[in-house]
Amino acid sequence: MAPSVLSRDVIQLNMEDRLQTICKERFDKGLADCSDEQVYFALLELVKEIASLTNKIEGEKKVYYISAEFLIGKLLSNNLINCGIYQQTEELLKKYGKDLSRIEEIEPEPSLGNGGLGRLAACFLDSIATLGLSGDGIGLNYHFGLFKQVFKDNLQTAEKDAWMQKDSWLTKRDISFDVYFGDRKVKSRLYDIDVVGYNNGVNKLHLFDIETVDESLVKKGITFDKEAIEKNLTLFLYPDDSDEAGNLLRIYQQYFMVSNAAQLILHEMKEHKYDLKRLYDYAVIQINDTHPTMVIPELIRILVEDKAFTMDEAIDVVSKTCAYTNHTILAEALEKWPLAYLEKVVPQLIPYIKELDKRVRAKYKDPKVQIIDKEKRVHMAHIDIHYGFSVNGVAAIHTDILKNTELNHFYKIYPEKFNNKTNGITFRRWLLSCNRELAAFLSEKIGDGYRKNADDLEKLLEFKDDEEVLNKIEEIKRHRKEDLAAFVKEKEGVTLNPDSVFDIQSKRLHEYKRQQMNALYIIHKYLEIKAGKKPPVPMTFIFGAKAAPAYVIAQDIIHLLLVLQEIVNNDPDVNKYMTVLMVENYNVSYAEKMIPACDISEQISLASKEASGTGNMKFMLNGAVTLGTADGANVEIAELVGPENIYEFGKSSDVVIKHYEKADYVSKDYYKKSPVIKEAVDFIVGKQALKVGHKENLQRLYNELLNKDWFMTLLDLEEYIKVKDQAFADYLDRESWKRKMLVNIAKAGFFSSDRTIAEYNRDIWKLN
Ligand code: 26Q
Repeated sequence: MAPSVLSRDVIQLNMEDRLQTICKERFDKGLADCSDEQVYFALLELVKEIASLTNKIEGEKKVYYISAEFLIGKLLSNNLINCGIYQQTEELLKKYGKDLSRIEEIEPEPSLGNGGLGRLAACFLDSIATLGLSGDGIGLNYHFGLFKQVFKDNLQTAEKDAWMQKDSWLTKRDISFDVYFGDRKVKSRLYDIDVVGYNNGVNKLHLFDIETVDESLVKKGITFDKEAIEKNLTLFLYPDDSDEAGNLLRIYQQYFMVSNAAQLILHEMKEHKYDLKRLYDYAVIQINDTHPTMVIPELIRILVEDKAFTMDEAIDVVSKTCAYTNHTILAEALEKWPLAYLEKVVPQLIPYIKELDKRVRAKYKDPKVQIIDKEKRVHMAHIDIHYGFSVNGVAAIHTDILKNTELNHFYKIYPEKFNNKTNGITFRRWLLSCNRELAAFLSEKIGDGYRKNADDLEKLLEFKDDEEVLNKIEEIKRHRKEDLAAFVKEKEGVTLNPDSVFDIQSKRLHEYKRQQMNALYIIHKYLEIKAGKKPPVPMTFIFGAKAAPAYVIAQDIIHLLLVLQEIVNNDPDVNKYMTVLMVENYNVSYAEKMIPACDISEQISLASKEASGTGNMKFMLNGAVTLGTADGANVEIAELVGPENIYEFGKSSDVVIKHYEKADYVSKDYYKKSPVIKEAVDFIVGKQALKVGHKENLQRLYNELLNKDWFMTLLDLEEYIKVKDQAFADYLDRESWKRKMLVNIAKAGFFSSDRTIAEYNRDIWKLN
């Protein structure tokens, strides 16, 4: 039977036949004789077929989530789960001697994002479809996603990461638009990925590309010729080097994305014969950070030039359609493009940007709220705030800081626009898929309801004192630690001891996230053990982090971590008590293995700097206990679990913000005052470190910590050591630790992205 005449139900009922047919047609053999790789491609085809037969979510109004990043990760297992056929597939394959988890490994990971913001976009798409809301993602089809991290000589090097294959989740569409850069024209091509909701219909992730990309432009590592946009426009995802602003190609990419987005949205409005004067009744555009901001002047331009709107009408309609999410308060990360760059790339937008700026100036004299500053730089966030109807932060404390400090001058003008939407994560990937044993156990104890209604997890609290349940949770954690140890052994050649405490910090490498503070703790412990002070329990310190290639100090911190790994793991006096591991090429797939295996979740950013964090939620959901500062969503985690189930330390955001205002933090004072701090910092440039490490990197990091330390590592170091020591000691009180694990899991329901998306819809999108 041809697939087109099969319904989804028929295929699901006859999966075995359908899979056999696909194997026969594609590989001319039966399922049993196919290699794992062939089975992967057969499953890919089958799932795409099922998705294509699943009902498309429709609604009069639709959200368009525009984002430069969608860090979707591998899709096979998640799609099987969301289609409700994971178990069936697993059993079917088993019958033919195939192992689904091995087959999952074959899929290449599309790393189309840097970290939090991109992964959030992917979780949101899952939840939008799961809630049955009509909403599509719009972004770019980068040929090489985030670089592949390779360690050489204890240093990070970057290589291109080719993820596209002839057969993939992408479906080529016959939609193509002309995009003009001044009078230069490129033609776009749309590729779609189906986003299947959990037991629900499908939405789309629309990724735009050009057909003239030349992958052979890439030379050594990730360097390439930046000139020929016809050849390189969608070649690479930019690494998050937020302080290295001002690359022309990034502006080309952004405009290419939003020009296509605007054309696609207007095309869909036309298909439905909707009245563009009421665009906001049919479409809402969520602008994911400032990267898609140019969609505002672009839409205004099209409405004025092609649709006969007056300027007033166009501005009014677009302002009622667009909403902006802020993901950072780091001033250096807020995009400010030189007007001269925009004039070169998108001259057609300049009159509109100037008009928007003129209108602001006519109303407000405060230079802080103007769009074009006196240095002729265009503040992208300011366009979003003035000409969008909603501005949201991503955790309670973050939104408060935006309102009271960073964006206070805007908050005073538009208090009604500001709102908070605390981030969330999809439980389908971060529990059901990555920790199947835990998910099954939860179902056994509290029923399946939590899978759709995450707050049901609280039912687990009934078992707070149930020894059997507590032991089972401990046993499952143990299994995940064994799994990770086996994987790491094979991949990195490092032996991990599952009897030790797994302390994990995995996230992008950035000074504000303070991996360097964790490194100083490790040095401190190392020196203690050398001096004869044994820790109460063996410890394993695991890191996963990529550093933007242009971010020098971040590279130096990775170097220090690799140097410590070499010193500690090879020292027979110490390696019985502690192990250090920096995993190579941390990505979504690695996270899915590390997070379920974690005992202590490191969330140690300088208070006020981490907008939310979402890793913190993933660790919590899998039964890790947080060691963290009062920053981002840690604050909400602490409120939910209570002080006995979290380890909090560090100066508050108020104190930190005052230090910045007064410019009175002097790291050297802390170094001089504390022998413990001094000893740890000095180790970085001591004989032992220099023997395995490079003087240039280590000395630079040492100088930075001593003379600058912009993110105040030494401010919190002593308290960090004290509280972390306490956590390790408490780990030995197994009864109370197991209870902490249980409470963390039980209270994680709030962090389901289903809750976040329901709030976006209730307050911002108002889809019907
Ligand atoms: C900017 C200019 C040039 C090149 C790259 C960039 C760039 C790219 C990516 C700047 C920033 C990003 C990504 C930011 C990000 O991931 N922010 C994180 O967003 C998460 C989701 O809201 C939060 O949980 C994290 O706290 C926040 O750091």
